[in-house]
Amino acid sequence: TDKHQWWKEAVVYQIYPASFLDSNGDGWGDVPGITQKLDYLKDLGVDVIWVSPIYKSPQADMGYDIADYEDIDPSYGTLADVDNLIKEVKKRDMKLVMDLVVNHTSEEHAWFLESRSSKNSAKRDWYIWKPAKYDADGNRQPPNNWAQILGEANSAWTWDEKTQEYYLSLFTPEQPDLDWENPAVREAVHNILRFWLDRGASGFRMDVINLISKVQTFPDADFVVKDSKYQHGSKYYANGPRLHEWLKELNRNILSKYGAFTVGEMPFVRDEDEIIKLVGAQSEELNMIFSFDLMHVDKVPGDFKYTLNSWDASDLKRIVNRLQRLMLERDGWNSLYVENHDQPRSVSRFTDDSDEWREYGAKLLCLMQTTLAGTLYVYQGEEIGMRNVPESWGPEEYKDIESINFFKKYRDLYPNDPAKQALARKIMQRKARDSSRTPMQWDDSPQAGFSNGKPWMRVNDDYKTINAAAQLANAKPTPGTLSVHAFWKRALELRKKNKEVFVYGDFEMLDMDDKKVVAYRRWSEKEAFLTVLNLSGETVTWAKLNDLKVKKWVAGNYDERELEGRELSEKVGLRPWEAVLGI
Ligand code: TEU
Repeated sequence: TDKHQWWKEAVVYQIYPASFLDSNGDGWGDVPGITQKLDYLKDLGVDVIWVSPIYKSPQADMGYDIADYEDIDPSYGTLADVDNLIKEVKKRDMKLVMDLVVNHTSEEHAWFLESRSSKNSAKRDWYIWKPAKYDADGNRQPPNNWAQILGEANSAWTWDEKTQEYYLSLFTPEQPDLDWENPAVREAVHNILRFWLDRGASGFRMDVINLISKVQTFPDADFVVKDSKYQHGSKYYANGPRLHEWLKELNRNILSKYGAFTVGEMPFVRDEDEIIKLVGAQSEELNMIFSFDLMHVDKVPGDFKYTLNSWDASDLKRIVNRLQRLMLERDGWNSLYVENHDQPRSVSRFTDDSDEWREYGAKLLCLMQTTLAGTLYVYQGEEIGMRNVPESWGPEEYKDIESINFFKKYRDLYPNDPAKQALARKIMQRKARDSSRTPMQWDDSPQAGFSNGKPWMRVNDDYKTINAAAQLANAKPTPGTLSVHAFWKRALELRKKNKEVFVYGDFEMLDMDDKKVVAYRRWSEKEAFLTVLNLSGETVTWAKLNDLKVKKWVAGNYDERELEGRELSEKVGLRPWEAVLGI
């Protein structure tokens, strides 16, 4: 097969629709709002838009709980609005990727309503039902000890009073897991894909698609996290026994026929052979997956997600190097992302988001991502350097069910411990999913130009200084310096112009152990680039240039008029959060 594929070169922009643009003043973003901003996205250099779920949903988990796969939630608009969006996307030579959530449905989906109606229902076996267990004292217990993913203090099983059985609900009780062992379920899923591809969608981001095959004996998970009754069950449901069989089936029957774009979201998978089985050039499963390694760099290993751990540039390099080399050496494909709707803002997480350094940090991360191999994903607001919600926001501003469950867990566990309550707030300010879900900051008018009404979620207080309009109007705020948005736009142009290097070229990480500097080479037969990033707030000297022979420095996140006078051999002096690109 030809290594050149459109989906490898594509720049994908993720839209979180509730917070993108509200066109009708109800405080909730909508499909016409997306359509209005297509020119903005095209101008930035976006080829594909991936829209987080807009289907009919009670919004227990912001649309990742779908009640009807073939209809749009009225809060987002109508199917006709989506048809129009597709038409406008195509007019601009762009593509639309839908978010496919088929590990589970909403508890309000007709399939589940029927399934839970009685033990003899025709759809009982579309979901995973099990009888209770009883402990020595005769108390009812769930079938095993797996924890709920979005509420770690709770069981992954939900008791159904009416039919006196438990159903599996890995994420929340409102999101019952489908039973993929049932061929009728798989066929129903195939029909959903067909429905959207026939309508003009170009492919799918597949939500937790590696969780669909569960070990059928449903064993207890090992006891790892102390102070927790329920434990990580992922060993028994991530990349389970029949995953490859079902992905191949999906590919053979549907995806390959339409040449559909696919990216599988895959938490918990690290095994290299397993990854290549999924995304190797010969795999006939998926184009690429979202790996979570980088997202776990600041979490305590083995523990739940909402923990804080320190890390440095060498940790980041090990992670980046491993995936870059793996894909090159074994002909697989990778995706690049540093934030999404489930993660905090990257500028806050990986750099310094203070007023003094935020722009440098945002551009550094931009330069890193646009010079690595993989399909590039930009999350809404990342292109203007949006940051986490401020520490002053109390728990009541957090809207995500996972955050609500987390605060509750800390209140239940440590009711009279102000230090623990403060820790909970600190952890959420750093890690909560809410920080990436605040309304998009379009301009400095009330509600950041997101809505004329009252937004469903509070707008970040910093919108008067951080917004798209200001950055578009003032592309060069000080001579030689681009706005974050303009920096992104140019970096995407540079990436496309030099795709043989940046998309398809070779990769070498330099100096794995340095704890502050990230430096790597990218090259093709004709050209070579060197990226050097100071991932620290200190002035450092990176003295490893030696025989690399930089001809000239072509981009940087400080005043670019100074690039010309810089040292070309032996050493690179770097100011705080400085990033430079040489050829
Ligand atoms: O996320 C799945 C997932 O495992 C994580 O990203 C998860 O949200 C996070 O780590 C919680 O600790 C996907 C969606 O992206 C997410 O928004 C949904 O909540 C989830 O699936 C359920 O559909």
